[in-house]
Amino acid sequence: MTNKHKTLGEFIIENQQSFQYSSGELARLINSIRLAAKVVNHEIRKAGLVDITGAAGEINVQGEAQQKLDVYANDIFKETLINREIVCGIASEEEDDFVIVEGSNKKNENNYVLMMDPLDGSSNIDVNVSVGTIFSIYRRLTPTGTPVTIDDFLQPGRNQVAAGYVAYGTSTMMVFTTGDGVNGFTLNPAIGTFYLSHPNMKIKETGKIYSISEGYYAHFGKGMQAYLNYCKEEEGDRPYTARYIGSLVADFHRNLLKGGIYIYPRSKTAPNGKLRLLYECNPMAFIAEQAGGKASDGFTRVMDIVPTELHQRIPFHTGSKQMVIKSEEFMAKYK
Ligand code: P6P
Repeated sequence: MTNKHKTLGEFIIENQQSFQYSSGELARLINSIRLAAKVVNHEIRKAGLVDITGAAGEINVQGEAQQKLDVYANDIFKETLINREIVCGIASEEEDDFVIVEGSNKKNENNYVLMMDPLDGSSNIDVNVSVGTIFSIYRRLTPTGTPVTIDDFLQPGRNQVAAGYVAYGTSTMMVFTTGDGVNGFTLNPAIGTFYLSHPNMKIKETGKIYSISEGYYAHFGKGMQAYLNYCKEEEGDRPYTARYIGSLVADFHRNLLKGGIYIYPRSKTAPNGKLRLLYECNPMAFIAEQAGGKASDGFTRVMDIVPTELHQRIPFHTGSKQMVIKSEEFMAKYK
């Protein structure tokens, strides 16, 4: 069968032997994420028609107004994973603390923990701009059959066994890695099937797109200001093109396909940056590296950072390797 007709289900079956610790558990986990993504996608696609956009009236642990679809997406992914008893713990941007998943017999023999941002960029929902789901999967560190502890979640990103995102854009795509390259699947909404549309995705060594919210320029450090001025100089392949959607998954996905860099730096108002290490930066970093790109906090490889808390934020530079390296040079120069 040629790649382009292969479904995500067939891909998972064909590759489950290469999924680490291939007990079939990871394959079932990826499969469940696929199901939840289709359910959330269906709700997003009709968001403008029913009263499901807008704020849910709650403030999440991030201090951000929870959008109704945030809460809905969080519930769908949680329920889908818990009902199938294929994870022993879940951490989510929308949950103050991690969720211990008890097996039906109160003994949970599963070995995977999942961390997610169920609906990233949700503030864009009301203005009909792309949003996304981001997920990151690890094997637990504590003994099988015992309740998970915070140690199972505070693992460095290099321990990830799988990571991916769902981009709810002009089409719905699921892009993920299990450590053996990056593959993209596009949903055919007519039949609810994801097809392998982007096999073995690779990001260009360098690019001409930079994605950053330049409105905060005055709040950035000297190094970041100098890098932005570099991007806009008329020299060689510059000035670069500025593209910033305000939705990490959408900006990251475009740069993965065309080459480019996404930066959410530290600033006066966000001293540790805005993006969360566990369920935004680490999964995107795993994908970036597997596609030949790079991801750092401006100084240190993201996947080498040992987390100290569940919702920890870090500055985030990711995309084409040479562009990330150049940004790091400016950060080092003005450190
Ligand atoms: P700002 C969305 O809230 C998000 O986490 C990312 O998806 C996005 O890139 C960033 O924040 C946008 O933040 O401060 O530019 O609105």
